[in-house]
Amino acid sequence: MKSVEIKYTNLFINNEFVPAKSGKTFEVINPATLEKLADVAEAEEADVDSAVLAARKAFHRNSAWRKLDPSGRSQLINKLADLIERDQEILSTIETMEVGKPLIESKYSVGLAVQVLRHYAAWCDKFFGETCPAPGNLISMTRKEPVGVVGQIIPWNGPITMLGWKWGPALAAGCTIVLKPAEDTPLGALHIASLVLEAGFPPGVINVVPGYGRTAGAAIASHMDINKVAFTGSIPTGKLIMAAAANSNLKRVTLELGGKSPLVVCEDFDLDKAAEISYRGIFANAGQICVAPSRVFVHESIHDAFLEKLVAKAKSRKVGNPLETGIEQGPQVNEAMFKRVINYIEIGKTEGAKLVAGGKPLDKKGYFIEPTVFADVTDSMRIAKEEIFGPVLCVLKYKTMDEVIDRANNTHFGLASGILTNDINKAMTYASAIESGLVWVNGYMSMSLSSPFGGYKQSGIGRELGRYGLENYLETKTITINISPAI
Ligand code: TXE
Repeated sequence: MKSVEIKYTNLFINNEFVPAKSGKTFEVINPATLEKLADVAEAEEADVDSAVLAARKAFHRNSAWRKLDPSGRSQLINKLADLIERDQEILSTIETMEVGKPLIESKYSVGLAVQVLRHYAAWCDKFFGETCPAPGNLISMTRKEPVGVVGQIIPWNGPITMLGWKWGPALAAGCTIVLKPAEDTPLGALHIASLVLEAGFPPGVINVVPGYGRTAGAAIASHMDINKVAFTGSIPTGKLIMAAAANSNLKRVTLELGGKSPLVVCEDFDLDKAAEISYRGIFANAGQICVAPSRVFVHESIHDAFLEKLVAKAKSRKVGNPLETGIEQGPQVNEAMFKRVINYIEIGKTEGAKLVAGGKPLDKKGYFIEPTVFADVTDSMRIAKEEIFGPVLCVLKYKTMDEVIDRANNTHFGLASGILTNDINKAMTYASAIESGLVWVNGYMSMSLSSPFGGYKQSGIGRELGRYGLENYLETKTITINISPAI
């Protein structure tokens, strides 16, 4: 087991590491050991103002960043991706220490950030305006331009992946950035800030301001000089951000919020595979994944056999310090999330669901919870309706496709869903009828960086990744030219 030295704990503004103006700091805790990892400078409104000022200067039409050719932007983004890859051991260890996820999952998170940066580096010179039909002597065309200074507020469950997903399209478009990492997990972002410097980005293009949501986050959402805010997190906070954007300067808003994603297991599908896919989906990152399949609907004819296999897997899952080899599940990220999950487990018991695996914290220091499975769950129970965001699976029985589609759709969430079947008719009937932004058939959570990612209903607004993700960071300008008649 190894840990890494934490070198960067100050705010990153205008290519310098600086303390908060107030001098305040906050503690970052390792949720597996409850030991303090670092005291990190705590940004508040005044620090956000400084970061926005730096980002605004970097966005000036004559700035080094704005004068860079698209190929120059591409080179810088690729350079940053290379440096993150070079430091992937350090960064994955930091992510494991601050989030509590096993190293293998942190490596995946860092790798995804590298891939998404490279994906967007390739977009810099590949987005176009168009010419528009126009009457008489007019020539009309559009130009795609960067939206401006963008505020990005990210959560703690995959902090380095989230950073890559947010920075890639913003940089490709030519925007400048003020990023607020989650208060539980600022250390990966600060290490990457040092790589921004090393890569040679002009000052002010990327700024990182760790701090609390109600202060630093709120200052970003309501700032008069930020042109767009991109957020990943909870629905209540997403609503606050959207309201703050509306009440300040009508900045553009994209939101990627929570889910209560249904996975339907049909009677024709291989039972071992079905159990494996459900198990991996719900328990990865201790259940702290927005697309986690937290409602698994199983056809009544295979329900008991499926449950037996799933429960055996859940009971044998190795939970412990995620820096240790062989550990499959770490702790919940912090005390509040730990208590929230334990509370939902109690609610499930009180509601009459049948606890068939787990259900308790581990008897050791750290925010560990046993992989938990509830059977006999009904649609009206709170555990079937609300996002638990922990290692808790609800298994529900169904009889017909029509019934299960209605039940799967009976939620205000609409992020992800899945179906496991060998019948193409069932798969396509479900995929067409389900109200969610993502549908997986015969797998779960696999993804292409070119495909849009985001939610229907209250699971979000807008899409990330690929061409759709880039559009969020672009304005469309129409230029119309009045051509004089030929002399
Ligand atoms: O989320 P918040 P929390 C869901 C999940 C989880 C619940 C609560 O159900 O149990 O949300 O988690 C910043 N203005 N997801 O409390 O509050 C905050 O500092 C501006 C789903 O951690 O949404 C952090 O950087 N910003 C999810 C970020 O918002 C504010 C990932 C997320 O925090 C703010 C995480 C404010 N007023 C939680 N208040 C997903 N979609 O993957 C907080 N923040």
